[in-house]
Amino acid sequence: MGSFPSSDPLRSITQAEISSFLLDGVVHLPEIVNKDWLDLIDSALKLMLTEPEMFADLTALGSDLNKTQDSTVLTDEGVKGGRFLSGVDHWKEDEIFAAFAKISPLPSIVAELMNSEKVYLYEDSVLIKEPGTAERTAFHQDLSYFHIEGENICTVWAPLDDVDSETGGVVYLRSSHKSNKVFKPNWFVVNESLPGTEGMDLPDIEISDEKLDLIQFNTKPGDLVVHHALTLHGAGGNSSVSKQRRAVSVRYCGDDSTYKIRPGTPKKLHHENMRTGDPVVDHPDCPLVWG
Ligand SMILES: O=C(O)CCC(=O)C(=O)O
Repeated sequence: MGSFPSSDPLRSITQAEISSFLLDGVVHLPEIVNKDWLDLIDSALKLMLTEPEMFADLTALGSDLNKTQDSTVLTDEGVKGGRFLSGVDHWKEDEIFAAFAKISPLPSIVAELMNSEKVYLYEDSVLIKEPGTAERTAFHQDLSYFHIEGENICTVWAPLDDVDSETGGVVYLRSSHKSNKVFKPNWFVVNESLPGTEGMDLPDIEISDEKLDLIQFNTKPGDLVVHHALTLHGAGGNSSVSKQRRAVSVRYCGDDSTYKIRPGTPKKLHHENMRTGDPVVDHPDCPLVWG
């Protein structure tokens, strides 16, 4: 690997932040990663976007699944038609994404929050909502998309832009990881379960539901939001005229993780060789990144 910014976080994690992660199932860690890391990811992503086939257009998927709904949003200035683009496993192809997932401050932060001696990289995802994107991120639970189970599984959401409720900040249902319910995965832009999947039907949660204890953070590049894999979360569209909302999610598992092959959930190649109950150990497709 080339030369990269420091693997050390910019500051320590406080006891209150660890408690929030454990109790709420999510924590916002402001100003914890050197912005040089995000600048590197920003440039790698801009290059990747010159090859749009690397990304799924979830706006097109949303229109297909929900033919009755206009999948564009009209902002005050009349801008509409932004796309929700998503890609996965960029760390396998791109040196900068690999470094961010493996040797940036992320693995040590995750180890501390989860109190896990070992941390394995499960995958990364890119989530872009262009200005004027109508597509919401339907409420879901990450675990149901992963072929693993265990206590120590989480997602680190790293924004590349300033993000707030206007541009589609992620909204979390506080303490929903404590219910121990496993829900079916959905199509991500509509609350319709993936066919053939197991689990409970997801409740249809609206981000504006004031009766629920929903939390959303205003974030900047250099901040991280870490959530437990059982925490329910979703996001609105991006109704701004000119502000991008780009983020990278890096997903990790720790000490007690075992494979659990979930019927109907899309598999990665190496999952074909795994059986439910096999412990997660260092593997080229799920490498040990801490411990
Ligand atoms: O960025 C979003 O809209 C959703 C992020 C998310 O669901 C995740 O990273 O698990």
